[in-house]
Amino acid sequence: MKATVLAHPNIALVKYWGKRDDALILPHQSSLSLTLAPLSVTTTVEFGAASDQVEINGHTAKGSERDRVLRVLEAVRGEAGGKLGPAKMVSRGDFPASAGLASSAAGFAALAVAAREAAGLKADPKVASMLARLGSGSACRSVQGGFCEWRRGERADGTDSYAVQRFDAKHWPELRMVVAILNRDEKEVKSRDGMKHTVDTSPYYAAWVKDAEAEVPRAVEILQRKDLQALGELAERNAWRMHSTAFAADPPLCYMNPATLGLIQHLREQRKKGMPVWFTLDAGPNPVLLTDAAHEVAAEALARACGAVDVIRCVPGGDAELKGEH
Ligand code: 2P0
Repeated sequence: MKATVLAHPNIALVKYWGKRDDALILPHQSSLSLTLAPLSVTTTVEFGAASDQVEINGHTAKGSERDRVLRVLEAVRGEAGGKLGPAKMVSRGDFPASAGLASSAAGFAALAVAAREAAGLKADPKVASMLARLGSGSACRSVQGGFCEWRRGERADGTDSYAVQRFDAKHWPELRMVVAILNRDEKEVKSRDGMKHTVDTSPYYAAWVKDAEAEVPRAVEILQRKDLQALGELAERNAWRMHSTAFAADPPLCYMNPATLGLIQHLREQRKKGMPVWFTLDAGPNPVLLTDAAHEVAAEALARACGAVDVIRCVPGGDAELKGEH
């Protein structure tokens, strides 16, 4: 009745930006990400509590944060045939909120796997991925490690919208992601609101959907042959295009700041000098640099020279992992 699971966050190489169904969290386009170690969230779920309790990083969750967790627990109770009562969930992340990486992806992936395990359900990454998606879209890509593709699916009920692992963490062990924290402030517009605003008002949105969908198979083919330059170029253009569709929203949405652009400019100069380093950028000002093991120290130095207040070096991470069952 109790299980503890550890899961890693992920960074998208082809981004998810916009929902066709806000309630079921169904995206307009497919996306592709890399699971990031050593960052992790560990979550324990225990059924049999007096009432539902949700604790995240030492605080009792309230409002929409609590509602999103209860939604996942409710779905697991349904899957288990309604015989389970209230649950206690305790979740803790080992990375700072200032990392600029959403801990929600790792948190909901860990929750989905732990809740199903605690309920005595047979492990099933596809079902767990759909469950994690109900908490946060990008979480469906953190149930498994390595490189995961979230297929948008076609059905209105979401039963074909989940992530599949294309390559595991051992496929490309030399790949490195260096998170450059330029600004620790919380962003003004959350991803959920920013993507909705973009879908509703950006005249570029349809082009974004078409382009991103077409980039996913190209990214898979590049990953197959482990071509860092091709992957870096694809990740950069996809990030630029996601941000361009947001720039074109009304009123416009800009997640970059001057330091972000300064670092991007510096990367270009370093590339001209032969350094293999590219960037991707989520809905915030902190770029994630893409490089290889031989250049991760240089990439960190570059980020610091451009004003990074903190830097986190990451490697491809593994599957959400059962840490304990009681
Ligand atoms: C991604 N992002 O693919 C994109 C790129 C941010 C920029 O997924 O509303 O927290 O919970 O589904 O998953 C962040 O959005 O949003 C995100 P919801 P989520 O990683």
